[in-house]
Amino acid sequence: MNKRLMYVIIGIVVVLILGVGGYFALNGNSANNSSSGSNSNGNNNNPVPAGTVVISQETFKPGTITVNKGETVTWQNNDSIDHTVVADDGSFDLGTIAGGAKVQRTFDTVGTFKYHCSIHTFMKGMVIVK
Ligand SMILES: [Cu+2]
Repeated sequence: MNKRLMYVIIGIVVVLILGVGGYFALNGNSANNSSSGSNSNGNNNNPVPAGTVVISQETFKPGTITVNKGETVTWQNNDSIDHTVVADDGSFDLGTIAGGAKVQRTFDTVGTFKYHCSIHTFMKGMVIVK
């Protein structure tokens, strides 16, 4: 009797562990997919070419872009107002980008570069250089 009960409990525990593990595995996968999807534009329906951040409705899109060392990132301002691209740590400042204009910067150093718009400080983005 007791043995049978033990097996039942073990069975329930195993099912619970598998269930919880599967849940986290699924979550991890979906999180990875969404982040890598926004990084490598080619995988999505996103028409923006790799290496381009579109500024639209006071938002950097994609918010995080990944490029290889030595590649150039273009910021295309599709808003009608000025924006800027300034590194949070002050390592670069691409100046004012008028509505419809674009700026570029080549990243020769591996690292993660957070930046923001100095006019609208809530506008934040990140360049990951691999
Ligand atoms: Cu701005």
